[in-house]
Amino acid sequence: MKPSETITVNSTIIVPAGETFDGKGKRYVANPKTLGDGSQAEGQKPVFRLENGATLKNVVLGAPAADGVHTYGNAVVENVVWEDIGEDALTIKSQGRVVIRGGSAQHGSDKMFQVNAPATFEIYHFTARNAGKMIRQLGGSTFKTSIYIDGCVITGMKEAIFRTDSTTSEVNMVNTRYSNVGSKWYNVRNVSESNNVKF
Ligand code: ADA
Ligand code: CA
Ligand code: CA
Repeated sequence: MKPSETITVNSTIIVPAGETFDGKGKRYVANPKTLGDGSQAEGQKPVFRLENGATLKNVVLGAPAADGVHTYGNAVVENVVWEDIGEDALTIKSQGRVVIRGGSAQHGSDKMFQVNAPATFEIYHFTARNAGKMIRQLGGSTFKTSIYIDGCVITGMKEAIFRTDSTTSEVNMVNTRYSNVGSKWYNVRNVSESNNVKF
């Protein structure tokens, strides 16, 4: 998908509760002066903020992508492509069920998806490549998060697909092809897998 247009975002686009933002395939980039330069510096602002029950679809996030997408409560992220991950791609900021369908993300210095609150995080038919880890639960946190990965392609993770410090968090990965993903599971106590192919 080659975006037809690039839009510079000066202040975070808020998708209100229950509403859908359809980017129609356009590319969105952060204004580095107001949102962040997409480096590993903490405290950058997101390009999109999804309130409870919001949907974000058909968006290309270009460089710089600052702190990507933040979700508050339940959210759906459909056909969203991160061309060059910023500090991270998406952060679960408060409890909920977050579903990713389709899309891809690449070129992360460290984390792709950051889980900062207890969540059910479901990722379907997503392509994840070239990052430190695909999913990281906030370092030192002990809440339970449940990850479900279905029909994805995951390549080039330096450290792992999922890393957590919580003994109760769990991952179930199915129907997924993966290669070069480091230790695959980093300190994850509860893992189930079926019908995956390592290549
Ligand atoms: C790091 C940092 C946290 C938080 C997180 C994030 O884990 O230690 O405080 O900023 O990144 O959400 O990006
Ligand atoms: Ca971070
Ligand atoms: Ca971040």
